[in-house]
Amino acid sequence: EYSREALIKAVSAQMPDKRWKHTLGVMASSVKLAEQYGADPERAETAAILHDVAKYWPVESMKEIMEQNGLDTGLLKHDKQLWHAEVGAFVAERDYGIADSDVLNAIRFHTSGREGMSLLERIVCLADYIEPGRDFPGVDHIRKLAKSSLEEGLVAGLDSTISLLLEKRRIIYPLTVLARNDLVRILE
Ligand code: DGI
Ligand code: FE
Ligand code: FE
Ligand code: FE
Repeated sequence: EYSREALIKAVSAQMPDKRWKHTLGVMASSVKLAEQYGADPERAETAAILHDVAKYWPVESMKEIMEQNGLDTGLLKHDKQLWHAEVGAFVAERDYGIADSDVLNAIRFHTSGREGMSLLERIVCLADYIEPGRDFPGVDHIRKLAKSSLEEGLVAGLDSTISLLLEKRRIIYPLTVLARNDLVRILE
């Protein structure tokens, strides 16, 4: 059982300073969104601390973990950039003792989203887009939308990912599209 301080210490040691700085931003944004939209700030912060824990794991280690533990094998034929989310959730449970399934799912789906995202999942996924250190075309528009609607902000975030993937002629992971469509439907 990790205290908040011990968790921060252990996770920050696993990544370069730049990525830890991003994580601190996601923590701050997740807590703020949780307070604004009525989620538990503590659980939002825990998910944020761990969301990119596997980001710098060697591809081979991530592959091995997914194969040996029966994790979503559909992911293996998709972009390696997506793997750290699934592996991160596994590691959060196994190595950091996180038992809260909503926190684990917020880690698991922080990159792609999914259909039927919980409040906590939406918060961490959106915080990952809008944390103060992020700088990409359209980020200020997403930040602005996030002030009045979690769903509007998240649709804009997912749209920016999908647009970029289309531009680069990359394969779009189906959950990314399902998440986006589901949120658009909610907003109709
Ligand atoms: O880990 P971060 O850099 O903080 O951000 P992230 O976990 O949201 O995204 C990691 C990468 O995954 C990012 O470069 C975009 C990419 N990505 C997100 N959705 C998809 C995707 N890549 C593909 N190919 N398909 C997707 O649907
Ligand atoms: Fe990530
Ligand atoms: Fe993201
Ligand atoms: Fe991140």
